[in-house]
Parts: sequence; structure tokens; C-alpha cells
Amino acid sequence: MTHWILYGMPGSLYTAKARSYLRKQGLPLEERAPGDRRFTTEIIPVTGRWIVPVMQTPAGEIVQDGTDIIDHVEQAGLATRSAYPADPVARVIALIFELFGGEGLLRPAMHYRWNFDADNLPFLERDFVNTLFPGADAETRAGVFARSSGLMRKAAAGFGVTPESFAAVEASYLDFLARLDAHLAIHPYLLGNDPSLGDYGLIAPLHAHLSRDPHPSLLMKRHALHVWRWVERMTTRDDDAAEFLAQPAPAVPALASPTLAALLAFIAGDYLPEVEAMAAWLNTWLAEQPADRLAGPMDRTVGRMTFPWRGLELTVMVMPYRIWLLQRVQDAADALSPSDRQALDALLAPAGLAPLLTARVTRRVERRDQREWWAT
Ligand SMILES: N[C@@H](CCC(=O)N[C@@H](CS)C(=O)NCC(=O)O)C(=O)O
Repeated sequence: MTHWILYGMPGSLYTAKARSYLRKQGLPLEERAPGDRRFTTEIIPVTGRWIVPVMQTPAGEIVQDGTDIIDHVEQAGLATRSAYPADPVARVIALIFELFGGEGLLRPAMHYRWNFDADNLPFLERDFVNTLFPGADAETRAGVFARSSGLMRKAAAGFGVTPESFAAVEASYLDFLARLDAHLAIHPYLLGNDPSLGDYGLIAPLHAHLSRDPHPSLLMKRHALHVWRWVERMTTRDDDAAEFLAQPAPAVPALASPTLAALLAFIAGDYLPEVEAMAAWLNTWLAEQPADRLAGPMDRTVGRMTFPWRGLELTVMVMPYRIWLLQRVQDAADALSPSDRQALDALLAPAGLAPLLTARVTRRVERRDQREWWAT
């Protein structure tokens, strides 16, 4: 086999991250649906659970997880356009947006998918079932969609999307969209002329859910043309950025631009409280766990916590995977030279985001064998 296989779904959040990256590398790619029988016979025995995305390399290796897929290609030396910026300060910023994109935008992604049934449901039903159970009869289709949509509606509540928070989720998303639009009006990608881990994190919610599902798609096209164009750009091999050739070069590089500072400030206000609460909750929880409960691969969610968000009290799932992504940010920041660290602090402190580097969990999270584990 000479090509790369990606098991995923067009409507899957995390598949979008892996797909976008693999396309940008120009690797020969075949996408397969989880309804393909080889997903059951060859993939699930290795991942140990039903989960996408999963990549199968030409050598037959199987890799689950968007970040691990990217790192596998990078470490094999096959990235034609690395997701890791060469500038170490930009690398930390990219890792922050990888965390925020993949984990911090789940509320709007789930809200705009599951709370606008009149616009979305006929599309979602066909889109889900065509990849989960291609060729199924009408009765089976209805059953498959009822089951998968029921699970996802439950997950939405687990991320803090409830009728009490709908208005705040919408206000938060529209604010974010306006800030991202202002930035992408000047720069084709988050950090300038090349896609980075930051873009791959953001494309996860902004592709499958927020640009593709009927209701939020219209919202994005109405309010954020430049974000919509970036989504198109992120799903092609080439840059699809003709409009930038026709406009003058940006006055300041993306990393130093006020529009990026505004996005960092948004993360500080909107997502930092959850990260800080999650680290504190886990530190208390870890201290109470008998050692044998921390051995073995983890469940994705280890409990629920309540934290203040936009004047509300949200109860959400605590997911150690997020700590693993946070560690990547903190490790990259810790490795900076003193002068680079100063440059990073000069970006984070005015935005109110410096505490992201100090919100730490007493025990590290590791990923191996396609799962998260507590470090020994
Ligand atoms: N950390 C994983 C998350 C993957 C994930 O949550 N995938 C979703 C689809 S977008 C899934 O398979 N959910 C099924 C389940 O959790 O049961 C990654 O980045 O690949």
C-alpha cells in the first residue's frame, strides 16, 4: 500500500483536524467511513473502542487521535509543511490555539449542531447514517441516527450546553467569530502565511459543525466571510488565498498583530477559567485516589466539576486529554530561552492569559497505546 488511510466522518469534529493536516502535506489519502467493515475488523481491535479519526499508514501502523496523527507524520519526516512554527514563541501560541480550538469551542459547536433541529436535522440524519451505516434501510437508519444523536445531545449537556447557557454560548461565539474574522481579513492563516497547529486546532469545530451544518453555516457566511474563506482554505491542498495577493502586505506580522492579541484576550476571558478550575479539581481528585485507580488506561471523563462562566455556574465533564494538550503548551513555554520567554510573556500577560502557563496538574498525563494514562 502506498497511500494513507483516514477513517473518519465528514461531520466529525476531530476528523477535520487530521484531514486538513494530511491534505496540506499532499500525502496520497484515502478516506474511509467507520461504516466500512475494515473499521470493525482491523481498527477497533487496535484502538479498543469506537473512535475516529484513525489513520493507517502505508506501513500499516494505526494511529488514533488528531494530535498523534500530526506528530506521527512530523516525526517520520514526511511533513512537507510542518504544523510546528520554526519560531519557538510562535510555536507556543500555536499550541495554545490547538488546545482552545479542539477543546474550548465545543460549546458553540454542540449548541449550533443540536439545538436548531428544524434547520439541521434532515442534513445530519443523512450525513451521519451515510457514513455510519451506508445502505441501511429506513428503519435501521432511523435507529442508528436516534442512537448516535442521543449520545451527542448528552455530550452537549456534559460540555455545559443547557437551556440556561444557550444565550451566553451564542454571545460568546459571535464575539469570537468577529475577532477571528478581523484577524483572518489580514492574514491567510492564524500565524501568517502557513497553517500551523493553531489552525488545525481551530478547524476542528469550525469545519464539521460551525461551517458545515446548515444553521451555523449561514451564520458564518453572514457574519464572518473571512473565517468562511479560511475554512475553505484549510480544506484544500493549496492555499486558496487569492484575495491576499490583491491586498498590501500586513503592517505587522501576525504574531504581533492587535487582532491576534484580541483573540488571546478572548481565550483568557472565555476558556482560562475552565482550564484553571479543571487543574484545581484534578489536583484535589488525584490526592484522594487510591493508587490502583490511577493505573491502567483512563476513561475519557473522570468526573464533573462546576465553575463560573459568564455569570453562570456551568457543570462540565473533566477530561484529562485536555491536560495532555495543556502540558504541550507548558512544556514548549518551559523550553524557551529567557529572551523568548520574555517575548511570550509580552504577548500573554497583557491578554490576561499568563496563568495558562501556571495552571498545572500534579501528575502528568501521557498518551500511549491510543489512550491517556496517568504518569507513574
Ligand atoms: N482526542 C481525540 C478525540 C476524538 C473524538 O472524540 N472523536 C469523536 C468523533 S469527532 C468520537 O469518535 N466520538 C465517539 C465516542 O467518543 O464514543 C482526537 O483528537 O482524535
